[in-house]
Amino acid sequence: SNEAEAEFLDCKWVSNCFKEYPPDAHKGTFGKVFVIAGSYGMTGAAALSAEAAVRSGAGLVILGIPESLNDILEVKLTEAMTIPLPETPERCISIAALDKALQFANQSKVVVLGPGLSAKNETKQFVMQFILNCKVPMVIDADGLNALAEYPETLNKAQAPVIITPHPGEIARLLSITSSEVQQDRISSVKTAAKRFGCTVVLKGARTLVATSEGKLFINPTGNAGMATGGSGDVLSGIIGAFLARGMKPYEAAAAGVYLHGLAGDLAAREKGEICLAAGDIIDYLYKAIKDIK
Ligand code: NPW
Ligand code: AMP
Ligand code: MG
Repeated sequence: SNEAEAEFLDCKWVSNCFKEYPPDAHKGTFGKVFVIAGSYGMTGAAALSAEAAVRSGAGLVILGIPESLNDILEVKLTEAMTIPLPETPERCISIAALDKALQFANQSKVVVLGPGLSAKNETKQFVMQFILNCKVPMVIDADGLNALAEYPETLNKAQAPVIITPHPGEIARLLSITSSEVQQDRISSVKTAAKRFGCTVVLKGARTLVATSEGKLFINPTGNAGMATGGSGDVLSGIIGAFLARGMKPYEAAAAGVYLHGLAGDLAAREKGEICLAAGDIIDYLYKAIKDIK
């Protein structure tokens, strides 16, 4: 495939995704984001995703977390609320969490599913059942995607729009190919996934691509190699979730999300250098990125 059919994102395009809101807007106007994330050893992924949603203009962020990790997240997070969910003996979300998670999801505008969930079998069962029964739009990342590797067609059965945010390793598992095959033809990989799974697909990595099932294709020019650091992707899932909750269309939330995530990473790297860049810095520079394009 070549790049001719694709549109390069720029700050004007991204700026147009942000609606003007009236001065009497309230937190309901900006939407509730329910993040389902984390497991023992990966509370950071949950915190980064929830915090990124807070910093990207969500009206309210609620984090669903394995119950024994709840107190830890209560300390790590301030603006976001937390909900303890039933867990396995290994402290991963268990299938017994399904009803409670769906109840909170269906009272939210958007769900972010996946950062740091682990690859435990029971958590995979939870993910599959959750996707089939959730009634609101979802951003699915990381272990939310890994749980689908055996039955990726589950995505076609979702009841509301879905955005998936795989890195090359994750999309490779969904397409049953290798990550080097993905990298050899990223455009064809992202388009195939969007068509096959009927959702918006963000293929991450240098020059992130966004494809829709209707054939739209965007190339992101922002970002740098300093962002190849643990937790960067977890931040992106929260940003896209918040933009979706603010009322952007799925392809706008995905494209504006990757552009601003990359721009925040570039601003952070300009200050701190690519070597020292950490995922949390991307969150800290989001405000500058958003001010820049407005
Ligand atoms: P290879 O070796 O090339 O075939 P995994 P993860 C490939 C959580 N985190 N280009 C590559 O495969 C996440 O949220 C928690 C090419 C690589 O070996 C997840 O839940 C953190 N290939 C969980 O950890 C901070 C690429 O994929 C494999 C590629 C596991 O997520 C860290 C790795 O993928 C982390 O975010 C590229 N650009 N990128 C926390 N603080 O709590 C990846 N690959 O096995 O899905 O592992 O991405 O680390
Ligand atoms: P993840 O692998 O899920 O942590 O996601 C990594 C994030 O960092 C994605 O948003 C990638 O697009 C971004 N990223 C990683 N490496 C690069 C790179 N070399 N250039 C630009 N962005 C990158
Ligand atoms: Mg990731």
